[in-house]
Amino acid sequence: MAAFLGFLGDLPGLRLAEAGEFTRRAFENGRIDLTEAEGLGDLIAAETEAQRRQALRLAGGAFRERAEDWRRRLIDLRAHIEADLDFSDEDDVPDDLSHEVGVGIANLRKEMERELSAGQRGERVRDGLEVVVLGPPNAGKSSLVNALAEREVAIVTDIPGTTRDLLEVRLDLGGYAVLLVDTAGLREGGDVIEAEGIRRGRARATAADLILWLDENGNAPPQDVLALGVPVMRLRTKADLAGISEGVKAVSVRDRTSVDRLLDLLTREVASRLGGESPLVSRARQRDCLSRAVAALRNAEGKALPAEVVADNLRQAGDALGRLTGRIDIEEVLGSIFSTFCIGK
Ligand SMILES: Nc1nc2c(ncn2[C@@H]2O[C@H](COP(=O)(O)OP(=O)(O)O)[C@@H](O)[C@H]2O)c(=O)[nH]1
Ligand SMILES: [Mg+2]
Repeated sequence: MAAFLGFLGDLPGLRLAEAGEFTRRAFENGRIDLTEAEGLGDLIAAETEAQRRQALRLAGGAFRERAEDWRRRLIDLRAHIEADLDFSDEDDVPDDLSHEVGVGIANLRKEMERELSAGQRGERVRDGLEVVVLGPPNAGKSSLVNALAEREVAIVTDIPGTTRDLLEVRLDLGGYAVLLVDTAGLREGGDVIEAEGIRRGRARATAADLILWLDENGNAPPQDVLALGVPVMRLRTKADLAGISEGVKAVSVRDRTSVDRLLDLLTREVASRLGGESPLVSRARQRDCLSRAVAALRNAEGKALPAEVVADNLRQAGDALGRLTGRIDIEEVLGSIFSTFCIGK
């Protein structure tokens, strides 16, 4: 293959396409916008059904259409305001125009805010919901991570402090991507390497979507873990060794049924958080552009603002949408988007 490509590359007028070059051309020729290009990139990278559905919606132009509708309405509103400015000393522009404009701005802002909050779900679908496994040393964290992943991700021994690095494994739970993170057991003492592992585990848990707290006695997590404000699912491990579970869910890696039950439970939990229609916003870049548009609209909504200020804020909101769809100011983001494509796309 390499020799063949090398041969072709030596022919005059032929060269290897760059990563994402065809999509980039489609974008540069205005056949697709930036959100559609991103959707296509996500589609190529999609690993789960929910990621595929979400990417397809974006690639199909759902976000583009929405953003274009917003932009048209922004332009209309600006036209109203400018008419107001031009004819302010005449009587043929009705007085309630500014009220109408105010309502129009508020409606736009609310629609964008709804997409932004749905987008938290969109980013989770795209990047995977993060589940961090915490608990005392030897609680059986690594064993459970291996059992859930059905492969040997982490080393398991009966020596406390075996796991030091964070270990990540991607799971597909009911079509949703989940990133399961194994951590070093939380305890005092241990050497500097283990202490660093514990620090990283805690830091990772801060940004997690869910903490699985494992303890072989079913004990609750310490206050500092609860204080992270991340939802916690408590599990009593090594259920094959002891009897009753006193209301805390029990699991044993020696009993596959209990692991499957836990997988079902996690799947339901993930589906309830990420289910529903695919959101439009699914990347930090899109969220950032849309947040700027919302901020500009907020600034336009102030009471008794001069019409020029309102018009300028609407222009800024329009620019933010232009950046979202790639109409303006895009050079710096293009490279990063198309470089993630593979050659030939
Ligand atoms: N009997 C029994 N032993 C377990 C179970 N899960 C883990 N272990 C044992 O507990 C010890 C510590 O397990 P490990 O997964 O390394 O715990 P970690 O330190 O929390 O990651 C190992 O000797 C495992 O074989 C279980 O469900 N039942
Ligand atoms: Mg471990």
